[in-house]
Amino acid sequence: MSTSTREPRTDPDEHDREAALEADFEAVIARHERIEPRDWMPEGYRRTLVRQIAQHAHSEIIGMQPEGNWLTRAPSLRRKAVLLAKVQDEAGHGLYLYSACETLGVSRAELTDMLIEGRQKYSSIFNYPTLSYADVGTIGWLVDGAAICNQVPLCRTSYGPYGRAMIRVCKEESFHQRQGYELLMTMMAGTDEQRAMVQESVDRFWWPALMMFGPPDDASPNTARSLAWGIKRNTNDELRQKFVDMSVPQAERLGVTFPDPQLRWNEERGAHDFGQPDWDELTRVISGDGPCNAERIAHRRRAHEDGAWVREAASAYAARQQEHPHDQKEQH
Ligand code: BYC
Repeated sequence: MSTSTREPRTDPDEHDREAALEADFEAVIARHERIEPRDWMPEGYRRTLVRQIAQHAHSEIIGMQPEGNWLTRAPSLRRKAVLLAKVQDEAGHGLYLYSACETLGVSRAELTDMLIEGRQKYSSIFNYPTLSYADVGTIGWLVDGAAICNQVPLCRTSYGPYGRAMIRVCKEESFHQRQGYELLMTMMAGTDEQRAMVQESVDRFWWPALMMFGPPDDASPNTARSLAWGIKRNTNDELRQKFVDMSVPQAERLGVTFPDPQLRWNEERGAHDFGQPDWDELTRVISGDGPCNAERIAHRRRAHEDGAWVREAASAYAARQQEHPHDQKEQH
């Protein structure tokens, strides 16, 4: 836990000390340097990081489900191996992020409880179903593409453990995006039926992918504070725009269209104009009422309960090692 408390203070020296700590913290942020776990930090900064990093970690773990759905039905051994590797990477991302969050004084067990009890969120995108094999490609291309847009700037976030986790995550996400795009390219070079399957999948995922960046800036309660603290480096709308500009030429190359009649290049702005997603839908999905929310959480809860014996065995083993540290040697 942070050293900060909001108790009323009587000791003026302590007040001065805290003001000095806060000034040091602000100076580090202003110099775009990193805050590290043992540094003093305001309680609001710590809470915001726990919220964002935990939500990010949960997204990686829940994000294994929609694609995991196709593991047993991949059309070839090669496709299966690639998908398996990708899904395993997501588990790894979740673990780096839970570890980063633990440096802020919350345990992974507590975070997992908060997820399965609905007290913390995960990305809206994973509450949509994967209805065809093309969805595996579309998730790689658009969902991982959106994740890269969002996460590359987070490599420069002000909290050290989060930024360092992001560097590795981004490298792996680039591979994920490539595998998705390559899969779709292959399908687009196939039959009319396969091409139609890709277009149908892109039509379903385009708007939910735009929602991944969060509400518009004027409806985003956290952005201003998070920017001032250097936790976020860009606003939600800035990143959404970057994603649209990046995706349009990729769609043209692939031979698909996006389901947005307002999408067009704006010469003056040097960027694409585009329509707005259905923000009421985002609110519904975030508050638990998306197509797959109940299923995703039920599955996560079941996996957690099924894993209880592993956690118990590991704790019993660790306790025995502490009591009899030579046990392991005797076995050799
Ligand atoms: N979904 O004030 P705002 C992946 C919430 S994993 C759900 O703008 P903020 C991948 C927001 O939390 C991708 N909730 O918030 C994995 C806040 O609620 P609370 C995950 C959302 O934090 C496997 C409220 O709405 N990436 O790529 O400043 C396979 C107001 O929003 C969403 C990350 O988590 C949403 N879409 O900005 C494939 C990136 N949008 O907590 C791929 C890290 C908003 O106040 N996170 N909310 O009750 C971020 O960059 C920021 O947290 C966000 C939101 C841009 C998402």
